[in-house]
Amino acid sequence: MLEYSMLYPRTTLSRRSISMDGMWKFCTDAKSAGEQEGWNDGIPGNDRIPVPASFQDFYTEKDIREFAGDVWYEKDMFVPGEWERKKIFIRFGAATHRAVVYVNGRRITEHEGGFLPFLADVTDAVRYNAYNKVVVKVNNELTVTNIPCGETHILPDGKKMNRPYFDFFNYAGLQRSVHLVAVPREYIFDFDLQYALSGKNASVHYAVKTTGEHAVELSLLDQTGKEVATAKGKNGTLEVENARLWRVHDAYLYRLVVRILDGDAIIDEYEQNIGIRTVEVKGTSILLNGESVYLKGFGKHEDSDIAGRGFNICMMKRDFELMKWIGANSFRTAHYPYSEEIYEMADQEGFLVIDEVAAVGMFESLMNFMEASTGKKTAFFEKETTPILLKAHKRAIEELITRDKNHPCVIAWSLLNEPETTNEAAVPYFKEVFELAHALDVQKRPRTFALIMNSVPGACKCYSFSDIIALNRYYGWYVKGGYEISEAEVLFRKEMDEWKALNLNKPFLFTEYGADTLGMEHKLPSVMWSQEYQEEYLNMTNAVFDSYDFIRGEQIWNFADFQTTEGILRVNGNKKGIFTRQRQPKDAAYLLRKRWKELPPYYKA
Ligand code: GCB
Repeated sequence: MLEYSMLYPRTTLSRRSISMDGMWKFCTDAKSAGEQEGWNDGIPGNDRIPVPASFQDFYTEKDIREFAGDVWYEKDMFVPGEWERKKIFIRFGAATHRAVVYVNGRRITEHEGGFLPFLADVTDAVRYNAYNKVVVKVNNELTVTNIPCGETHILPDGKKMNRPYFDFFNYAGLQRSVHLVAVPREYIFDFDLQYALSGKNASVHYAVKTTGEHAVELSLLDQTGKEVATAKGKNGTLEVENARLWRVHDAYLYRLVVRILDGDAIIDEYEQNIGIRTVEVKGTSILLNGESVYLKGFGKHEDSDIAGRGFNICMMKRDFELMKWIGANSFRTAHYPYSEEIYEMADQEGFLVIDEVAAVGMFESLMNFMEASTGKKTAFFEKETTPILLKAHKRAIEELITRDKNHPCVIAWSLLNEPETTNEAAVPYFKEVFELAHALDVQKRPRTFALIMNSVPGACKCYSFSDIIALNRYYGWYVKGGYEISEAEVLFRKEMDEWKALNLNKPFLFTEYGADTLGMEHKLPSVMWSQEYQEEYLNMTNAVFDSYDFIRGEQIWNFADFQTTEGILRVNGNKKGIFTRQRQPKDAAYLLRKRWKELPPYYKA
């Protein structure tokens, strides 16, 4: 079990949460000399940057945008005197990719893994009714012993450079909200929920963990605030009569209130919206509340101008509006767990989320999708350092599932993106991560991973671990693009026939397919990169999807254009977006909208 609580910070009767977002002091530390120079007591200079945000895209110097190493943040925080008998935490929504936290010069904690929250317990380090200095050292170097994988390279001029094994810019910093939190000494630490439907009624089985022995009580409120069920004890069941289910685009949310009681007095209270729904894979179907659902949507990124990968509340709103407009019902959080606010919005809007851990780049190449289509084989999971990587990966899965398990929107866990699977060494590695996810999730949601181009029947040793077979395929782009598209279709169908012949009796989902397209480029007849070609490409792939019954969803790559490392294959970023980076539609958006709006509700059921 994690040593700190993952519950989202909220102010309730017994809890306080103060946002620490805003401008923080900032500096880079090219020599990694910060500690020696005493920066834990206060960082030099007078520069300030916004939090949450990636630090890279504010500046005009390339050395900052491309910076690899330590960067430092600082902020003064006032701790109210009335909090004196409470537990005090600073909660970081994420620090990419690793961080050390100091308060009043004292080292408090460290955390590795750039896309999940952690708490710094500052109870014994703070001064009350006074300002306290918070300093955070954040490091963005890529390694093969943590996720996402990559290398850090030293250039002849001595500068460090990140070399991601993945295709998105290595944005970093304090990219998510920071909160100062106070909770009672005895507090609600975590809870699990599991649903069973029978006729019109639902049972919500629960297990609550607290840090003490006092009694626990639960209350469930409907949207009018009326109490519809109560229960007592750390484990039990809330019985809900005439339950309103959480459905796609009709997402009824109840309010769960958990309390620790001392007689009539409330020691701690925590509230969270929950949705009553079941998820299951049966044969080739993905079932939501027992009904088959065909996934339509996107692989996304958290990515926008200036803020980079920083949580951007305006982009979030726009993205959901665009997804509704185009007729999508789902997305995958490629290639890392997203900001928690995005899952809350998906809960409210009724979107289905495949929640991905940051296990990307497990294929030794800077452009893994290119290598994979050449059929080249590497043995990524046979390194001396693999056990260290596995440990970090498992830790991230535990943090992910603990953070996100109670979001109704989360219907599946994606445990890796495009790993190398053609070598036997991958098998024991996969076994551990898949078993762990199963053990941690009381709802036993389906697990999956996205298969790279060369992970085909006959070569891939790992697909049988997946409950949903998720394919990333680029026939007509990396393989036989342009005028050769008819040959791409033949090869695509040949591969799908091979999968069909295996008779796996599992749902297949396309987690990636797409064609780079410049938002301004038109050409009749088409050429690759033109808007016309993106449409031709989609007509071909859609015809293939419609030909196989066991294909139960299509999530195109990508929702929007996004920033990558510079290079000859990327025109200031990856342009496979159906929308531009500024979230305006390319022509293909209208084609997809027509298709997705016209597909029948229980398509292929
Ligand atoms: C992939 C990767 C994704 C890339 C995409 C592409 O297979 O999973 O991260 O961005 O291909 O566009 O090449």
